[in-house]
Amino acid sequence: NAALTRRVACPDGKNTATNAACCQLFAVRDDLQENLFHGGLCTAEAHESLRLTFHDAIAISPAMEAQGKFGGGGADGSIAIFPEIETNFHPNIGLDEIVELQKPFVARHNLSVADFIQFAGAIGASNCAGAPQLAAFVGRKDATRPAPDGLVPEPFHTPDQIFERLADASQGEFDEILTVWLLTAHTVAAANDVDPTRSGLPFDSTPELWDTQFFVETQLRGTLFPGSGGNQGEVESGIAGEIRLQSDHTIARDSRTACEWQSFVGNQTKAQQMFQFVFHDLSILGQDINQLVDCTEVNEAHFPPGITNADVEQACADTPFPTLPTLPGPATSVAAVPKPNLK
Ligand code: HEB
Ligand code: CA
Repeated sequence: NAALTRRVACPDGKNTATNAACCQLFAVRDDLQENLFHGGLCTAEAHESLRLTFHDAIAISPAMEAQGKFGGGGADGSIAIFPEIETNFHPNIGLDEIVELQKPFVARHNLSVADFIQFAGAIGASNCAGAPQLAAFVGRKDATRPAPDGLVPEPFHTPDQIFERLADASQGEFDEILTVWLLTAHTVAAANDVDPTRSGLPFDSTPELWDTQFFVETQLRGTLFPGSGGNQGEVESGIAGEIRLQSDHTIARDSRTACEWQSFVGNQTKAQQMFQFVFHDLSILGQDINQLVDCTEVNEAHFPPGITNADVEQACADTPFPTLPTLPGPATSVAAVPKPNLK
């Protein structure tokens, strides 16, 4: 139906969109992929951009507002607008780095800071093989004041504290089950600041893949610390080199969430669909969805640099091959897989 699929031509002369407000995102996406995410990789910058979405969005508290106090604005960009305040909050440790790295991108594009943070996280996550297509909205209002301290969960908080905080922030939507769904993000994650003696300690054996290994490996009996022991918020993990947060450990074993946690094991579709659902709602906390434009289509599958639709040998007779964008940057060559090491 032509009326339903009508698209506008974007001023860049290359892209089309269902809403003209989405056109600006193509250039932001390409800039991020080329200049922040190393040509579309699921590296630390991608992980940290995803973590930043949570730390901006979750800082909102209707419970504080009910007591007559300012409770923060949710996904309002406050963490990057007032970085000297919010990145000094204890749970935000380490996020000063990604805020600083994103700064020049925010400066050279025309998005609100709030939109930029959520968009960068969604694009970053898309580089992790197996990730779902995460929501991208434009039109958020930027913060005019910083969020108060104390609203971002810590790895040493109890399940009760975490469940209560997430339920407050989302007006009851993020219950204990949806909290498990949100924690799927820890499949592409590492810790730089939990163990002061080590950085880049992954939460599962595949930090570059959006898979279900996080749910498998957090359920293993803890036997070791990957670095120094005795750090606040850390418990023993089951695999050398891997770190386990106390909060992931306890939520994996809490009677309210243990079965939900286990249900993700080997269920890739669930790890995609449930996170896709909760990220959509997380990314607009504190904003009025009726004022936003859904540009999720900009976060789409892509060709590697140098490849276009003209290179496709299209064979399906029923439908055309999807028109995909090409990642910016020089054409890459794929590295060989090393031969087995025969002893
Ligand atoms: Fe997260 C990381 C905690 C939730 C995403 N975490 C992380 C860490 C910690 C945490 C401690 C580490 C940091 C450092 O560096 O050291 N989380 C947490 C808690 C919670 C959470 C407590 C509640 C339960 N997350 C979350 C969510 C999300 C996330 C919801 C989504 C978005 N994280 C994340 C990521 C990461 C993290 C992505 C990684 C980063 C990197 O790698 O760097
Ligand atoms: Ca993983």
